[in-house]
Amino acid sequence: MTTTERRLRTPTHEALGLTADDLLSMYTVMRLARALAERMWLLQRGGKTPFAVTAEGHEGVQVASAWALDRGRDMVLPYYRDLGVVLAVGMSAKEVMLNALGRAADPNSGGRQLPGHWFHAELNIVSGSSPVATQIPHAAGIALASKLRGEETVTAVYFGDGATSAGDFHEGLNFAGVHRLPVVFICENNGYAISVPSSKQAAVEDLAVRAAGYGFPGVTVDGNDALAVYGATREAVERARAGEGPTFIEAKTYRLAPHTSADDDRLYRSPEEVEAWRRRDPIERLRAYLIEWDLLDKRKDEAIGATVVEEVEEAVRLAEASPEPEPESALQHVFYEKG
Ligand SMILES: Cc1ncc(C[n+]2csc(CCOP(=O)(O)OP(=O)(O)O)c2C)c(N)n1
Repeated sequence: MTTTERRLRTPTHEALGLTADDLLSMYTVMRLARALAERMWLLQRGGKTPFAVTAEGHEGVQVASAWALDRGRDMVLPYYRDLGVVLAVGMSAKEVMLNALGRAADPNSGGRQLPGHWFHAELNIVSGSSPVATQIPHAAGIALASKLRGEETVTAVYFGDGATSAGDFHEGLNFAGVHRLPVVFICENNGYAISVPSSKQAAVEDLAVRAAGYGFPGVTVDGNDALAVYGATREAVERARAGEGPTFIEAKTYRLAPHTSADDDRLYRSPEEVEAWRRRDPIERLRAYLIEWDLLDKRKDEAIGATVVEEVEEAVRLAEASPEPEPESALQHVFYEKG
């Protein structure tokens, strides 16, 4: 882009009300999510953690959508893949690693839940159950409570395309539509529910059309375009806060890694398909935008990379040195305890 062309155009982030600092922070969190995910695979393969569920490829939709929330005030119901969401809302790299390594100090569950079952009381991150889609009616219920209390809180709930086949999805959206609840439904459509492709889940091309059946807007966005996701989510959050009811956002994206450490994705998708999506990496896309608008150069980018690696390594060091839960505490919070 020439200097004259640049002068004539308004950068997309400015049109969306985002500053250069906002955008660089978003980019840094996306890179942190990627670096933590890559470290989680090494820890799992090295036998230090039992299981890894990561988010490579989803960072654009996760970080940019969470950025549109009033973080700390709004309620967030992530699903297991939402490493980028919880980091954007304020969870630290250390807390993420305490979770991955199942340590007693893990704020998510003190090492009781599977890794990736996010919870953080101060950050309003609500714990989910392992059965897919159960967080969707929970979100509708939480949004009903804030509406009844007259609070201006918005509830954001995240799930994959596979979750849209579950009854809980339809029940949650219907309830939210009937009661015009302040909730934003965010579907990270990566084309697969483990090995089951979208074409075997739904006979419609865009899942967003389903929102019409519940009486509220549904939008499909390019989930690898962080700015597009931010714009769509901000609009949905404003609608919800203004009492205009729910929105369903379908963000089309792709998972670049296997479903979890227990999956072999070569059995159901080709290396060519993965490679084609790798070329649409949301982090590369945002980096190209930042460079285009002179907000980032090679030196600054390398400095961000070095800071992120240091943060991840420090998180691993601290979490590994942190004590494991006492075996006697395994049943704590499972049964009612007097006093
Ligand atoms: C009710 C239920 N059925 C099956 C499973 C096993 N399971 C765990 S994750 C998953 C796939 C979900 O896919 P999707 O919602 O598209 O999210 P993605 O993992 O692709 O991000 C399945 C079938 C489960 N946890 N709960």
